[in-house]
Amino acid sequence: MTQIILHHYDNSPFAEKARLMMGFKGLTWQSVIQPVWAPKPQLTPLTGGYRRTPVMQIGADIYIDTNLIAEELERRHPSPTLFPENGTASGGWGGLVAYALWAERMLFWPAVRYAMAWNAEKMPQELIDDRARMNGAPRGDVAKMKAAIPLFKEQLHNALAVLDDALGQGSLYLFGDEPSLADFAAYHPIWFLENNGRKVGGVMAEYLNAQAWTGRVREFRHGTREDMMAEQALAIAREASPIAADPMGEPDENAPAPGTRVTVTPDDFGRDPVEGEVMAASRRRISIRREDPEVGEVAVHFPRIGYVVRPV
Ligand SMILES: N[C@@H](CCC(=O)N[C@@H](CS)C(=O)NCC(=O)O)C(=O)O
Repeated sequence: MTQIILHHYDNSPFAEKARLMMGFKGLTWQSVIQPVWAPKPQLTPLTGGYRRTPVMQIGADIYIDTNLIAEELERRHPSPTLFPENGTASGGWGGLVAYALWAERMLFWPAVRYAMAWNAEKMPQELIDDRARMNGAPRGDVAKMKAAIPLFKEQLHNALAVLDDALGQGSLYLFGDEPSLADFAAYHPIWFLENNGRKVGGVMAEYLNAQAWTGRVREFRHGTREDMMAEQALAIAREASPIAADPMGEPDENAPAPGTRVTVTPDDFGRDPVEGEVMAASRRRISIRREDPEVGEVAVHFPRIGYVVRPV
């Protein structure tokens, strides 16, 4: 089974990044809608506990994190490329991943906090509390979120100024006239602002380079999206076997050896550890094997950047 299954929900910015990358590559994919907040009983049997959005499934292989999803899409569907190397100043894979991490930590958080604070009174309390817990707070506080709007706005403008400057250098995209991973990573926080109300999206008014670029990236759309029930995705995992792990990149002599039991945990938020046995590890990714009562043997693949590996 090689069909691409994306576990996601519509208003997720990181999922929008994955959907657009699939649109850019002209792919057909299966859409499984997962809950917006935990618990996610039809996702965690696949991941072993990881609950963030999106997750990509291909048979019994589970790909965590949009930067790894980008690499795996590239490996299976190389053209058009998300990692252009010729004729651009991208610095290759390293340059693009570094830019993506800037966008997804320094631009994403002010954008999301600003939009959520504006809309806090319209959001279900379960969602506010769930997101607060993911960041280590016992529960969400709408009044505190509202009071912090000026701070979030200031941080957001500072980050938008960086993006707008990078986009004002005469190329169509961040690293030249072809799009790359960096564009999809920087676009989805803007998409979230625009998708969550006129007041919130209005913050973009003065960033003309970013506005023009936003229009270009949006046009890649989502490819061909077909709906699938979560039960069917679980059955596909149960019937398939993981592919032999291709570690991609140089082997990592510092990583636990194949066969070692480890946990892999996000280093920023939503720190739910996933336990399994190392199949392969490079400096780019680590693949672990796990047995699950519902889906049998699955391989869960994580990027190395942004995730902590600990022997059990
Ligand atoms: N680094 C991760 C971040 C994913 C992420 O933070 N997703 C947000 C939604 S856009 C999330 O998981 N929120 C909580 C949830 O969906 O349960 C990636 O690139 O996939």
